[in-house]
Amino acid sequence: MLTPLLQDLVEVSKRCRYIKEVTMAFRRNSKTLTGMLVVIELILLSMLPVFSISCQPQASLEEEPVKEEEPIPTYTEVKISGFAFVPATVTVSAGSTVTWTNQDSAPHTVTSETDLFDSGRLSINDSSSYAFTDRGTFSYYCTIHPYMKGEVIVE
Ligand SMILES: [Cu+2]
Repeated sequence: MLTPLLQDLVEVSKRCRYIKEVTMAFRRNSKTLTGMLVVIELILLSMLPVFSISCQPQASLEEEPVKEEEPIPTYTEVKISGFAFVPATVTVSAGSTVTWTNQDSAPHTVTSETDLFDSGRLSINDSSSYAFTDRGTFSYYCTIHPYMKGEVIVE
């Protein structure tokens, strides 16, 4: 059995063929019936909505879902824990703020290798933030424990 959609399409194409035949007959038999051709064109135009409605379910099935890229966060937190920066490397977009919070049992600093920023001494539960405007890789360390290192990649 034909689905309702197919039946619609068959019906439309039957009507199309019939109107085309009538049009050809008019063209063959008389040049004075152009007014009738206009009427037939109007009938054809009036059928377009029927046809487009029939096609809509198919059209929506063909649409592919657009996958969005995961945006780079504009705000990132780094914790200082176990004598380490966690995570040691973060990637942010230009203009992002990074906040470091000392969750350790000892004081630490967040000090740029290139003197761009310096938190000073962060006691337990203290925080320090810096907004990265330029792109690049920015390394930092703790002046109290220089083996503690981290980096911020700004894209
Ligand atoms: Cu430290």
